Amino acid sequence: MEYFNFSFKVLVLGDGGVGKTSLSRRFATGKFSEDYISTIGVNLFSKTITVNGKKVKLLLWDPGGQEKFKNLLPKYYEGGSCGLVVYDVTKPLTLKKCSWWINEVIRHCGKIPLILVGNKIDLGRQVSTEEGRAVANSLNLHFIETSAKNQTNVEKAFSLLGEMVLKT
Ligand code: G3D
Ligand code: MG
Repeated sequence: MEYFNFSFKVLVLGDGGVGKTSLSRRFATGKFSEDYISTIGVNLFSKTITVNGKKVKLLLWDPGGQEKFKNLLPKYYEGGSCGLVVYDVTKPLTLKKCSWWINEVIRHCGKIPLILVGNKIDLGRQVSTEEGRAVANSLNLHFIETSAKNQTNVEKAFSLLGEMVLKT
């Protein structure tokens, strides 16, 4: 049987194509594939990490394509402990949409720990780090930039989330 001290439901949100499935899969398995098939329903990924000596199981809820139709089922949000709101640094519009996603989380879950994640930093960016950070500051969120492809900061994003949620 798997041993852990805490288990948390992690919401992985953001517009379609920003890299939610890639980040989740990268974190959970360390693999990256260029050709994911978008699925209906929710993809679940899980990984247990150690935070301050505690075993913390993160159960990632990746909307698996549903986000393209915007209104996710209330079940998706139910019991959400924390979340990542992801945008694509090559697509400024996906950053603008983050405030909408954050409002959705607050509406369903109240104030839970969230990190704003700028993904695809291995590509030519259209959103600077400063712009991303400014949005995060204005929404009172932590901020990190990642590449699911190169594995940059992927572990770091989830361990930061683990630390944040353990504090609550
Ligand atoms: P989503 O789950 O948010 O909809 P996906 O996004 O994880 O399905 O990713 C959408 C596309 O972006 C995929 O390419 C995926 O390979 C690519 N991608 C995700 N993260 C990164 C990254 O960090 N860097 C680069 N270069 N690409 C990334 P396809 O071609 O399959 O649509
Ligand atoms: Mg997906």
